[in-house]
Amino acid sequence: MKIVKSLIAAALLSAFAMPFAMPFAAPVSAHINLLSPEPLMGGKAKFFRALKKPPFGAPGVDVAAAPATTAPAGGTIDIEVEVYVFHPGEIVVSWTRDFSGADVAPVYAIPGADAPIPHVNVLYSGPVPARGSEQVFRASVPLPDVEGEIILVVRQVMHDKMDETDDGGISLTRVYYHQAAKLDLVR
Ligand SMILES: [Cu+2]
Repeated sequence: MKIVKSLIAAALLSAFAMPFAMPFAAPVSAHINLLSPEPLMGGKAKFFRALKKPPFGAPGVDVAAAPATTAPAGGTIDIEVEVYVFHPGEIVVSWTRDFSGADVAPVYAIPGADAPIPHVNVLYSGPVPARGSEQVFRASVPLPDVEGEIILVVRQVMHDKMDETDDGGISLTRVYYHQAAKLDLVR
């Protein structure tokens, strides 16, 4: 009887605790978080809004003054990205020497849903981890064979966030989340 009572008490307690615990359980708007190499800005920064800011997801960061991770020119770097919120799509990794990222700016319109989404300077692209999996994206990314500082751009591309426009085209304004890391490529 005592056990039954404590089971009921436990059930009641968890039933009451649930609604209060739930809102704090998981960040609702985080999508990706570059764990390695060290990003210009964390994926959870600015109340999870930094990610939305193209091209690097690092609003306010002085890119020229930011520290760089040393990596081998023409070699590879292992990247690790937490994916908090699942959307079908892929992680696309590209690079630039332009600290403003003008040449890797995202494309915001395509002619139709089947048209490819263009990316420049792509080093690697792969599907996001499946829903309910470990949700950590890992890839060995080939690096350009150049010396000096570059920005590695890591972008989540969400295929379920494409919007049809009046002219029958597709708007990509809600498709991307951005992060980036500064690398110093050496031989
Ligand atoms: Cu989402």
